[in-house]
Amino acid sequence: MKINWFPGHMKKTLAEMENNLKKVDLAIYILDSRAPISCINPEIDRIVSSKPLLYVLSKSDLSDPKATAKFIQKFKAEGKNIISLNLSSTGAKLELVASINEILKEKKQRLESKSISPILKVMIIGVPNTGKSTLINNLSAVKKATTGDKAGVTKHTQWVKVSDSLALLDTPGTLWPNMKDEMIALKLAFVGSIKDDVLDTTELGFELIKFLMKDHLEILKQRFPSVDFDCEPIEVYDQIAKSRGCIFKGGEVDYDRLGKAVLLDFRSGRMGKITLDRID
Ligand SMILES: Nc1nc2c(ncn2[C@@H]2O[C@H](COP(=O)(O)OP(=O)(O)OP(=O)(O)O)[C@@H](O)[C@H]2O)c(=O)[nH]1
Ligand SMILES: [Mg+2]
Repeated sequence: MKINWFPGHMKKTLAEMENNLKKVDLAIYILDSRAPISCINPEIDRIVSSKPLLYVLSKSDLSDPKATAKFIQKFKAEGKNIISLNLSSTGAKLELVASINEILKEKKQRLESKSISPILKVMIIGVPNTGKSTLINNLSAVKKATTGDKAGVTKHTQWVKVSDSLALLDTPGTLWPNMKDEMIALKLAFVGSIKDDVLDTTELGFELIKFLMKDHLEILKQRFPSVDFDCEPIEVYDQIAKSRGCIFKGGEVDYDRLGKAVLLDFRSGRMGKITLDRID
């Protein structure tokens, strides 16, 4: 399945990121904890390599906690700042503020010693749908950024002042041109970081089931106890259609509905806490 999505607004956003870099003290790089390695955008890496970075593994409520702990350990061993959060939870705010203050402690102290009240400027970056705007709303007293359960919700870069001492730059999610690694592109599509409109969701749902049969068979068995997994993936897919009620009146499988149903099952966490990227 060939996947590529690099519309003009992403190219523009990457250029704006580069332009704003000098103005910001820190970049918060959000990676979906269900696929943190696949969410690493080589274009973003190139742009932000000189800046202090805080990695946030988002959607920790949807991923395998053991895998998340291993990713955190790996990043920390590489000297990186990293936390994992459910960005939709109220508790995330305290942890975020503490991490930002810790990383920018020296800068704050330096300015305060000159009696300047610092306004820390932080740029929020990452591939689409990872929770950038949700993070901003979590830190604001009122909802200031538009969020949504699909890729490509934020269309423009915008500054949001969340307090007297903190301003955040919301950026549209960005990918990169010519995604050569098909598995990375598929995982990004599974977690909803690639707009469904540019995908064949019927085929994507089938790819997801094939992938889970290889790497997470036990979870699939628990979610679909009536399905016999000891057969070809396409037969498994058809059995799942029966179990999910995606069948036309005449008995044919409604593949359109089936693709959407299995993707929703996975993305909503109904299948269980699954991490797609492996860490050994
Ligand atoms: N379960 C869960 N959902 C989250 C979390 N963070 C964000 N979401 C949901 O994920 C979806 C995408 O969130 P957004 O904040 O719009 O993502 P974004 O990175 O700004 O997306 P773009 O603007 O499209 O790049 C929304 O439905 C959020 O409610 C999280 O930690 N856990
Ligand atoms: Mg957004």
